[in-house]
Amino acid sequence: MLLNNFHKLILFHQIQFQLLLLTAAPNLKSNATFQIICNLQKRSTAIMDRKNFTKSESKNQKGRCSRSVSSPSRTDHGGSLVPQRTKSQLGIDNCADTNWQTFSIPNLVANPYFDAAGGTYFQQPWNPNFFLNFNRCPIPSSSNVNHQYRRTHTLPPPLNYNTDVKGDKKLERRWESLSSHNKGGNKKFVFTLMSYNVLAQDLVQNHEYLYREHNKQALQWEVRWLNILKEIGDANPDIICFQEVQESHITNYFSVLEKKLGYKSIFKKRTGIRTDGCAIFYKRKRLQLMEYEKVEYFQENVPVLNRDNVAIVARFIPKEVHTQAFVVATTHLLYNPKRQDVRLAQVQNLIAEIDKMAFICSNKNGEPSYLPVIVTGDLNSTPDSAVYEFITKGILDYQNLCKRSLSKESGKELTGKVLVPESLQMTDNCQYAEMVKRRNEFHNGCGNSREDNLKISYIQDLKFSSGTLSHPFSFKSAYNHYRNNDIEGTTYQDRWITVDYIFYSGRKRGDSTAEDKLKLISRFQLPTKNQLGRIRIPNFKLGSDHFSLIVKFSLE
Ligand code: KL2
Repeated sequence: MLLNNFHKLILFHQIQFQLLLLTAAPNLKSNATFQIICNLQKRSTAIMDRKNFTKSESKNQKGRCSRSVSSPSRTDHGGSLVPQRTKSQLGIDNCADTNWQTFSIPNLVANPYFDAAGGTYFQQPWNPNFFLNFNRCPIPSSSNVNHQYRRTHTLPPPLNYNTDVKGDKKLERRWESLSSHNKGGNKKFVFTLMSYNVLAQDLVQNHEYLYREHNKQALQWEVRWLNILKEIGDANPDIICFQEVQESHITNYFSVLEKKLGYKSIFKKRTGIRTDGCAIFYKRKRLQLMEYEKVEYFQENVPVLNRDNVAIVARFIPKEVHTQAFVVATTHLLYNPKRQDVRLAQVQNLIAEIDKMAFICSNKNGEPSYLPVIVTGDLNSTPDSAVYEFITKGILDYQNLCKRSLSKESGKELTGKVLVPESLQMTDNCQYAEMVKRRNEFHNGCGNSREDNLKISYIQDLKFSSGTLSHPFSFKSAYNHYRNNDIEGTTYQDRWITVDYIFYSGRKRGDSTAEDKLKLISRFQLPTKNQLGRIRIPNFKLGSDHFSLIVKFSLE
């Protein structure tokens, strides 16, 4: 049932998204006339709006195509905004095949994938609201007019990479429902969250050898962006956590999400010479941003933290339901496979920031309570890594693990007690010393009154360089990483591996009384290694070298 509702929801949003595409095109009111004129002899084309077209028509240019198709108004089709026009209405019933593939339209990009679906779709790369479909037979045979146009309202087929392309059937991603949420509860805030490393184009260019097996066209940013956008439109998430958003792509690409799809955003570029960073987009209708922190892990004189990676930590409150606030964090940790120690120190820093953002109060023993927390991102660490163990278990004894790799190999130099220097004042419990001290001092306890709180006399100790790292949260992964005796893959690095995660906080370990505030309702399944086989991404259906993670939560 739930799944059905999901499909309905997705379908609904898909339609909504498509309506958007139809109605929101700039320079193109929904009932405007719009023409594409393609001169096959001259191999030149022009795109014209009504004004321009009238001009050229009035000049009565011989040999120019002069049919216009005016978009029907909203009511033309029983309220449907997806008008269907017959071929004869479009004046293209007697058409002969032509070689339209060879022409180029300025500022439009042919998406070759769509060609397989029966027509060539052209799209303004920066503008998701603009799709054009040329079927390759628009010349009336009786006419010596050597060019034709057609604006169709038929949108490209959904970019489901599970259809159309042979062998991809098994790659189908399904929504897997996990816990039923009682719908009666209007106290609950149900929302969709996506985490997506979208592969910055600068990195494609800097690491060309990584993509030598890939189709060159599919690696073009314009093609990738359209597929990414389609994926976002289909999932219609309330929160999107991006990694590898290229700063130079914000104005012409990512801003479309704000202008047309109702998002607001926070962007944090990586430090140094890097050109990409993390971003959190959220639906402004559903969520109020209360506070955020742009986190730079970089510390010049600390070898374990002198890298350019960043994070965003943000606190939101739902607008339509009165639940408590919650915290969303996203990060992209260092890639260097040999430096697991750097990633662990980055996680320590990230959790210290989350502690700051999510803290509510402390109980009599000095144990802190927190708002619900979701941590997402590309950790460049696999589920068998020390970093993963630390996040999910809440504790890691690193001192006897090998330096740098944080693995258990014999005969290698060990890490020892110091991960980050005490001078950074980040405790071994992933808290800023300053925060702990302040909480001790001001008695912001969970008691009901100030008097109650003043009676509390806890002092949380500050530990540094003890050889063991712990953190005060209880994080679970939204994905299992294993399915059907097979490993899920989020990206390909010599093999399919998982490096992208969504973690969410639950009740404290050992606390059986408290209810989880955040419930995982469903997830969009990741493909497994066997399903993926020799498939490589990005391709004409998937815009990135990572899969997106998409889950649904209910917040009480
Ligand atoms: O794992 V990634 O890809 O999210 O898909 O994160 C990093 C790598 C990203 C940012 O640093 O760039 C990729 N070999 C392969 N990939 C690399 C390399 C490398 N040497 N350096 C960076 N990246």
